[in-house]
Amino acid sequence: MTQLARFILGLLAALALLTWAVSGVVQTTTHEWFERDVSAHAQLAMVSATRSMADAWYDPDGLQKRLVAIDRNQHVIGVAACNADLTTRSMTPDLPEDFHCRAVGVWVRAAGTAAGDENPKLREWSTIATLPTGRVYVAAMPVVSQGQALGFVILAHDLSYIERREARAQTFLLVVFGALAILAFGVPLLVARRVRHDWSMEVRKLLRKGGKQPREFQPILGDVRELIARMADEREDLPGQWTAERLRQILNRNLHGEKIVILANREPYSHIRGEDGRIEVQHPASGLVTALEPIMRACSGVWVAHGSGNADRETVDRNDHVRVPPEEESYHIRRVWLSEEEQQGHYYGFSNEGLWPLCHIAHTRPTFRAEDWAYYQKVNQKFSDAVCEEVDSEDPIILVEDYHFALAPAMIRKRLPSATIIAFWHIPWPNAERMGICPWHNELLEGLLGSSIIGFHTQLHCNNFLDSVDRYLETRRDREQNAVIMHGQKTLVRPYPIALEWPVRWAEMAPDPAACRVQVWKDLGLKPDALLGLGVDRLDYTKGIEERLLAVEMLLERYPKYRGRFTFVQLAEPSRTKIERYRELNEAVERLAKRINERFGTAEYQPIILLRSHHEPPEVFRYYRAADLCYVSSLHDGMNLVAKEFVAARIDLEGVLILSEFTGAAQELTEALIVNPYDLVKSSDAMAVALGMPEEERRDRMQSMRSMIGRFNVYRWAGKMLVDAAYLRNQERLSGRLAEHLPVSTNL
Ligand code: ADQ
Repeated sequence: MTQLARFILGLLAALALLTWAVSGVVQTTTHEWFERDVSAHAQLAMVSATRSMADAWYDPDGLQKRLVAIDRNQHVIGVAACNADLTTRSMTPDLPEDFHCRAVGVWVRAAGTAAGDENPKLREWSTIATLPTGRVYVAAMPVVSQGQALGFVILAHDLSYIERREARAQTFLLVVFGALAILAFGVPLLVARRVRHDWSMEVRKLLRKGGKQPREFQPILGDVRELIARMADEREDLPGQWTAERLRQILNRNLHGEKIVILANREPYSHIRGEDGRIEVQHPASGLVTALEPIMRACSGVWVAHGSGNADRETVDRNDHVRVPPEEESYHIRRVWLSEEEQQGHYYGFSNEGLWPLCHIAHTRPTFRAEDWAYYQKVNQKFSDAVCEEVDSEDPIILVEDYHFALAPAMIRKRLPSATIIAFWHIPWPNAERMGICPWHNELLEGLLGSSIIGFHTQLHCNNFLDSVDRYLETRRDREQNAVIMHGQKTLVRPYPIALEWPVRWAEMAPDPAACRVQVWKDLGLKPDALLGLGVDRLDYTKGIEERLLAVEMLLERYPKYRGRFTFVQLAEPSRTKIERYRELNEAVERLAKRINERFGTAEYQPIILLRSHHEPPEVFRYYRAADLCYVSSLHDGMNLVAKEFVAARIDLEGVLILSEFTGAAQELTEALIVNPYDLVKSSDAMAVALGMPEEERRDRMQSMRSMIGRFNVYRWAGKMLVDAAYLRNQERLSGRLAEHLPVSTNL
């Protein structure tokens, strides 16, 4: 029972008790009033009756008429005139037998005796008697003529009407009291509920949307977030800080695994022969690599990937292995070689002209070609075979990463039925209707359902996936566990928002923010009082780079004070340049930057600086540390790790993050200024807010986001998946053992 329900029940009980007590007091009081009223009334009636009866005492007809006249009163039950010897002189027919002359006379005489008369006389007497018909007031009074008692008169009054009146009065009282109580307690309660509702809606809105948060809500939001984090921790089997060491322990203890095998298209390190002929190691610009590389360093094992560097073949051993990271050598990469056609069909064609635009709402039409699909299947098989060659047990732990390998889980499962396969989809999953656009949606779903677990960044993407399965495949759903069962094989579908290692090694290695600022100011030729905005992306149409530059233009247009002072530097790594749409984007961004620079630039000032080349992480982190604001304006993004990296870099608690509401990160980094990147006016306002934000507010926001990404780091992300996998594995082992002992298959 909720606290509110308990409070209302308590209140109602107190009200009922109060009403009961008050109605008791009121009933007793009104009862006394009524009875006193009736007896006074009866006394009066008696006095006048005895007087008139004395005159007619010896006239039987006259006496009877007077009795009948008295009896006409609606509350009088009966009247009798009695002789002194207690015989009846005259009587109305309805007078109850208990009150006839002889019965009452005894009491009338007794009253005289009790009064201490020497010669007991007839005396006034009255009582209230209870008959089966109700209560009755009976009074008797002597009839005296010229000082001599002729006899006495009996008058019986009905009192049951008093009880009826009392009952009505009580009902009325209860209704009035109830209405007053509802008004007295209900109205303040409703007002309080309304106020609480409005307040919590406001807090929720702020938690969800971010935006410019009123100062008075800041401490509350911090507390709420702290509470959410604590609750999330309490739900875990192993609350507390996650580290590389702890992840290793989970792997060894829960899964008895020494190493893991990762399958991803992109390799974490590629070897590039530069123009000077020397081979260099490069870190590719990829969110997947950023997140997973620390996991691999923590757990060791094999990373199976496409060997894409122009010197990759020269650096592998005869098993196509190369040990990495360069000086650490804690795991190795298994490079898989692809022909031009295979790359074209699998990577550029089906993956990036088909699935990528299908899964992102960014208004680029997906293209599905049958020949690309054939390569997609072939390459998935090729990589799956490579994975199976790398495992060293029958039940290895295999992580299959992203949309390039939707078919691999089922292919691997075929060869390794006991493997624990965890597939993670790094981009959004579209709704079921949209998924139907892909001519091979069934095959993709069936391929993924070869996994033990399928992870997405958000619950929405999980829901979309489950809806697609429901719509297109014959499977069973375990709603309790959020799982799909196909051909007796269970697959958990869960949200695991991806994160960064903590601490981030590039942030640890970077110079302090002041030194970074000096270096970046020098590199970009900025004036000392310049203000710097930053964007860091692969050149991809989902990242909203055009919208971002247009918002900068809008800022300079609407806030002239920033002209000549505010510069936006965009690190844009060319990506997928063999695809026409990406080449178009590259040109469009260049044209746009040129136009804005022509409009607002001068000989010494360029509002937009476009750096289109690969930047190694130390350089990217230098920019993060130098910038006054970082704007992540994705039109649709599974998570977006640039936003988290910017926060991780700001050990000085400086800098403001502006974040698109269409990123998965916006659900976690709620202290960022959250914007709709299509709304250029509001986005430019957000930049102005960021540039003018008081230091205290900047620090508060940054501090809160840093504590979030420190706690919800990538070790926790992987650890949670491994714990879930271990649970599933135990469950399967148990049901396997049960099946051995039971004649009928339990078919989990
Ligand atoms: P990506 O689309 O690659 O990832 P993101 O998560 O933002 O996007 O990660 C990009 C990574 O590349 C970052 O580590 C960043 O530092 C680096 N990077 C970007 N531009 C760069 C540049 N110009 N030079 C050098 N480095 C650059 C996909 C999904 C995301 C999801 C990740 C992880 O699209 O939504 O967050 O996978 O799951």
